[in-house]
Amino acid sequence: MEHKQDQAFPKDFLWGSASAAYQIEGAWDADGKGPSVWDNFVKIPGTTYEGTNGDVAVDHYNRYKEDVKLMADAGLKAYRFSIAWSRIFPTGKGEVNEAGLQFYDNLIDELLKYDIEPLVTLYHWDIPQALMDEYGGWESRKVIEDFTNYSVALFKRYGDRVKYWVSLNEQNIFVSLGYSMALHPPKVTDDKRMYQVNHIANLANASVINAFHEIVKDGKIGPSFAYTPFYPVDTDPKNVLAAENAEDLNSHFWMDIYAWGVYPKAVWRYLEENDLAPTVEPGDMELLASAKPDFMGLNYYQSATAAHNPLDGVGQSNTFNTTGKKGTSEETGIPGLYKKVKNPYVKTTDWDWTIDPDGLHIALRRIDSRYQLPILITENGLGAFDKLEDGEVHDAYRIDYLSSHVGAIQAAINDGVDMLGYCTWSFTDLLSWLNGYQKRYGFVYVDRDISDDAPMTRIPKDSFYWYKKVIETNGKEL
Ligand code: BGP
Repeated sequence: MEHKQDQAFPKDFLWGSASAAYQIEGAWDADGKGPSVWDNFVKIPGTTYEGTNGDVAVDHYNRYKEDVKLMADAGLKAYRFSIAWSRIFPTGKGEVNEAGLQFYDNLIDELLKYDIEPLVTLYHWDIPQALMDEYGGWESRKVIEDFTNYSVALFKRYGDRVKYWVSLNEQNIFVSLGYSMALHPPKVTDDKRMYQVNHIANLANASVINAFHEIVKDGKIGPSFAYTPFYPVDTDPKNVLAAENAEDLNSHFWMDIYAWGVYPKAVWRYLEENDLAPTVEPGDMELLASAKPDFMGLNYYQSATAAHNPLDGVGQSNTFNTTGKKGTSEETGIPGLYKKVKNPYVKTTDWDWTIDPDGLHIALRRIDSRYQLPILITENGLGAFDKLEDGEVHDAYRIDYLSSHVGAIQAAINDGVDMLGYCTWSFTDLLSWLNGYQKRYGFVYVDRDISDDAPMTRIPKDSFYWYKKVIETNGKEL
């Protein structure tokens, strides 16, 4: 909708930035931490861009005070970070590692010292390797109890100071890249296993949300979902239906479960017809329906466009553009449902992700009207090659990207959407899982590339000062 005037952003709007433990901390085996699946996966030749890994990452584990000070300088109201499960329970369960708990105590206290609201993600993809070895990680129902116990330990330890929690980060991405495309651990291509893993992850998510509501009465919890809104390529009803299929299969299949505990009928039919449906045990659907998130966390990077794809049409591609060479992505689709096609109206990044701020507006409207939950944008940002020139980084392209996306949030607020906050991805530069250190997202440049032996100096980019202004004016000056 177009409006004659803007509505103000809520006065306690959470202007923030986000990160994940594996991508920033480094110190992969320090102070009793056990290995996670990512610590091992990245060492398999050919899995990541030029063999990069997070052993040292951007050394946040040792430099967190400097990083938090920079956040305070930028005026951040909130900071979203994840806790590494294997720092707390080195083998995933059993005896707690006090040194691990202490690190996050220190980080939380440092944030609160500057009035920065900590938003904690329980799980950002780094399941302890020990649980993988013992029972296949997310493939076993045993993980529900272990993930719940781990989460309860965190709620009890930090619940007095941390009021916003994210349960699972991008469940849709870690199950599909891990079990269908073999691009993440455990490097499997088996859709049947993927849907089974996904069902178990849903149960773990629900169990943790229920436990949270028992323990942290004045807090809020929700999942972070990577939502890529689909458009039909044109008004041919066949293409419109293809976009509906894509929405059901890629998005409602997760968000309907989070909000209502229900699988969309058309997807369930597709799974049954293709012998892909997970085993649902008595009590599962009741547990899923009982867990109510307090908000929908949204990770928004891009939109996608769908066209009709017959049963003998194009199938899934298991490759990604991880090099930053524009135009190297392959065509992909699900026969009988949809295929992804180019959208002539939107530009793309060097990694072939569409740049579409209206897509964010559309995403917010769709989530708001379908689920009627407040929305916390838990990630949004631009991965780009940045250049350090005479000690400065002039990232006007990032400012363009972010300001147009904040504009989309403004538009959604004007429409009446209930918004809690906005976390950019990311505050400092960090490791991009598969794309190494050259794909940068931060407001703060970190002087490192492939080699771990780098100065790691922190240098605020132009976008840092731009965001500071946005926060100061509560979104009025973009
Ligand atoms: C999301 C993840 C983040 C982050 C971001 C950017 O999917 O939750 O952890 O990495 O995407 O993605 P990438 O690093 O692949 O460019």
